[in-house]
Amino acid sequence: MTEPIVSWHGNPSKPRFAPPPGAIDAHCHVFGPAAQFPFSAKAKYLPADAGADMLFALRDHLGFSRSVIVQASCHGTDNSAMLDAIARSNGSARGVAMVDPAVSEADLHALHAGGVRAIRFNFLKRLVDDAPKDKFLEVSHRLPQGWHVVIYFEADILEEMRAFIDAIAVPVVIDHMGRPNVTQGPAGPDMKAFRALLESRSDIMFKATCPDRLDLRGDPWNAFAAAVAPLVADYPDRALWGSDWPHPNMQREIPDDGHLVDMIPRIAPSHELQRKLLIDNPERLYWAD
Ligand code: 0GY
Repeated sequence: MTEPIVSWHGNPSKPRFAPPPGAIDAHCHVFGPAAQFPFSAKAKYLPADAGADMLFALRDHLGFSRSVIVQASCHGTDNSAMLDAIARSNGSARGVAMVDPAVSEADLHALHAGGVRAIRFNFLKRLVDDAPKDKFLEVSHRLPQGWHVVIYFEADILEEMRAFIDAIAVPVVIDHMGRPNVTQGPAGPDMKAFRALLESRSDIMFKATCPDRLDLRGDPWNAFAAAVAPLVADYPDRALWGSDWPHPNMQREIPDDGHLVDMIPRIAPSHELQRKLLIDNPERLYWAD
């Protein structure tokens, strides 16, 4: 029997950067607690419990006010841990669900009532068994009013994702910028290809997230800052920030969440950019109503 993975830092530092009041962590997750919310039989990793109480305590510690809880693959299409966390958040959390593409209208509207504002399509083969584009497109055409689609893919399949993304009729948010190799630099092939994707539609947004996953040179993630700051500067109304806590599956180098927050002024140096990244942009997507 494999031991559950503890993928988060046990004692994260207090960030030096203070987020503005109302700041939104637009990419974080909850794991379980498994006794109440069991993991999916198809889960590709077995995390230790990291439930809503832990998430909200960390949020306070980091100086954030609101959270967008993204359904993690270890819970499959059972969104109940996320919905329970939102229900206990006093309106300070919203969600991104993963659904069976055959989901009914009634179930989509129940998710909306529970605080969900988007569905997530995960294309990482190490995380999900299949990602049926035709079925994903079909469900994307019958989402409740005001929802968008969140897509997770890696840079090596960006070109084959383009026709699929083109066919989506609602705004699109790309997790972790489609995982470019940031060590290629701001004008490297991966960032160039991602910029071309952003140019193809004005309603594609991106999460300027996960230096720990994208910059294998490690903390202080200088290559990430060098590659991502110009992207945020050039697309200031299209960038979101998230902690990615509890860092699903991270076993190599568990990031210090305080250090992750301290990346914010390095990718968004002005107060105006910080306000867009942490408040205006995520608010438009998740708290429009
Ligand atoms: C992330 C990244 C990962 C995992 C998941 O749903 C998930 O399990 O998203 C990953 O392993 O790269 O966005 O949290």
